[in-house]
Amino acid sequence: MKQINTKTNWGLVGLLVLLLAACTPAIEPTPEIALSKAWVRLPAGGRDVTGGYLVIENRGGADVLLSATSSIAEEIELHEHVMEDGMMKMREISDLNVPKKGQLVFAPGGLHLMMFGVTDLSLGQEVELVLQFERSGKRSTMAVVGKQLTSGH
Ligand SMILES: [Cu+2]
Repeated sequence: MKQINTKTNWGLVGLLVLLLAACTPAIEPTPEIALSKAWVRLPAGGRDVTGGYLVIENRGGADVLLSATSSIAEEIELHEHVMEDGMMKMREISDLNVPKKGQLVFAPGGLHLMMFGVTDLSLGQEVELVLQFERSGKRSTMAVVGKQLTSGH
């Protein structure tokens, strides 16, 4: 390649750097996810569907909860309860925003992990829940199998 001008134009370089910086979206701080108070409701006699609950605390930047898995369930969906035509219904959420410096509380009657194909759970048993976050990757916590505290999931 033939060099036309060996002298670097620093003014132009500076301008390009500024333009690049302006185009870069504001960098969100790293999320700091902590999982706690996890429990799984002991399924009602003979049923293989139940709810899982926990608290997701985030002391850092925003993140997104994508999915959840556990060795004791064939499938887990993220669910919320919504009022529809005067009736409380469950709805699946594809992904759930975890606000920066905020927390999400999964509890009966609200957000819950809907667990399908659950078998052989006993009271007091500890089971692992694995949550997949967009930025934080996989995070796991131990959940205790407990009795239904209120109606609903
Ligand atoms: Cu549900």
